Amino acid sequence: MAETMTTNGTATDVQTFQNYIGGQWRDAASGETFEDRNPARQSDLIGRFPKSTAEDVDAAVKAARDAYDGWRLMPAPQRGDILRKLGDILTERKSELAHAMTREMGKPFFETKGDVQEAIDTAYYAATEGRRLFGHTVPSELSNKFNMSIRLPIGVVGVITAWNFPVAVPTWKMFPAVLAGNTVVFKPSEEAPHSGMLLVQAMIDAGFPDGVVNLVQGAGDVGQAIVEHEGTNVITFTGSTETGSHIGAVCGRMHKRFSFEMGGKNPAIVMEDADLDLALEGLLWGAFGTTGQRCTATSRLIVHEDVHDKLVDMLKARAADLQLGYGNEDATEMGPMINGKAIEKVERYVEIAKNEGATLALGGERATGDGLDDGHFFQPTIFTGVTPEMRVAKEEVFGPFLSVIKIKSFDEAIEVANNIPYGLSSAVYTKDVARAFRAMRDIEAGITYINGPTIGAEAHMPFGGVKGTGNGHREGGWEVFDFYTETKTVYVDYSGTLQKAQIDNVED
Ligand code: UN1
Repeated sequence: MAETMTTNGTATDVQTFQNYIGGQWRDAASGETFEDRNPARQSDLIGRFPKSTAEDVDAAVKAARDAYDGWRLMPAPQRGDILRKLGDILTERKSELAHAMTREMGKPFFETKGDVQEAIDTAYYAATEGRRLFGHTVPSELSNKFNMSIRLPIGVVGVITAWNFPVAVPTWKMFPAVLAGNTVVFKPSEEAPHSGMLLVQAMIDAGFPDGVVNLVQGAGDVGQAIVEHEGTNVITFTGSTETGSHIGAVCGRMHKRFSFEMGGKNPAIVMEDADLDLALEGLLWGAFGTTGQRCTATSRLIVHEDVHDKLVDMLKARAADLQLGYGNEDATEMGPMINGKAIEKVERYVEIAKNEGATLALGGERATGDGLDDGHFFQPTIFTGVTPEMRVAKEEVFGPFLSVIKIKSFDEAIEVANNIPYGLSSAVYTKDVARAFRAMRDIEAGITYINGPTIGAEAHMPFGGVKGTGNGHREGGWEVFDFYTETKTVYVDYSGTLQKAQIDNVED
């Protein structure tokens, strides 16, 4: 497929892209397409992508099903070899992929390179797991009998992802799924179809057999068709809590395994003994990196009263100086928001915060001016005087929006941190070891960083949240392989006699 993308945001000609089903590039059955535009430069049309329907999903699920037997029977170390090659290909294409991703979803090039690196790490990590996938061997309670558990793949996995980590997050899902012997139907976000397509192209080039990976582009109705299709056995989803709850209801009814990563309202606690310069760097990166559009963004600063004013002044000065612009330009530190609706949502929360009595300390408006008027830019925004019961202390804004809450003690900080319906990430800045360990134990979140920002996931560590953020599963790390495998318990009786567990070996 010829690539027409240029890194400076001008398309040489507009290309129409396709779905990838059963080893073939195909248009949507409807023949319709949707447009994909650069959020920093709306006049830059990246391409047209297939507007798929349930018919395309059906073809993709059938292709995945047909490929399943061949794939599950390939020895796992050989599946791992393909993933290792995929890691090599992604390494070679790191810059190309990162530039395309920046053009499509806005975060600066230094961030999108990190996104691709996360995919590379995930590929190499999954490759090694092909030589583990351990089960257990334990003693039997009977003579001449052998007990073990083995891992088996589950079937067809439906992968539905968001646009903010359009390469890394799909790889967290697809790479362990295929390594374990499952086949995949992947629907990227309709805001990041090009990144999804380039990722699938890399997978094809690595040598996955036809039908193991299938790509179906489109919006929420396509995701719904994947969830509702009787041929998908597992659903993995990253997106809003509202959509996740809906998917969970369907999966529960249809007896599917499902894993969610959803919203967050992540706190960074800064105590009076913290290194404020360190906290400042972490807060800027946590709150305004990816323009605040991360599930793990720092959206609440919970700060001790003794250092509140000083830290807020430091934050305001640095945040006001952040260079906004197109992320493929070197000077850019913060990119655009993904679309006009996302901007409107932040604007709504600015009004809500004002009406609730919070004080606007910085920003609060669209960013306009040189190089910004053709994009969806919003100023870094900070509200002080936020109290724990305000909506801006509890609801996810998903933008460059930081709510500052003043506290008097560590106990109060923990109480405020936990006073939300979510529980993904959290951070604590302190030099007190006892406080650090209490935070690890008492903050209700899947991830706690000590003296680091709320973001910084590593591919070989479990990632996920508690409460409204998830449903008990983890991505990444060793735990994700539990999600993508079924446990089979095997008993081998070589006694040559009938032995009855719990009966023959227990005397009354
Ligand atoms: C997400 O926002 O969906 O370390 C994931 C982190 C990021 C992952 C964020 N790399 O928090």
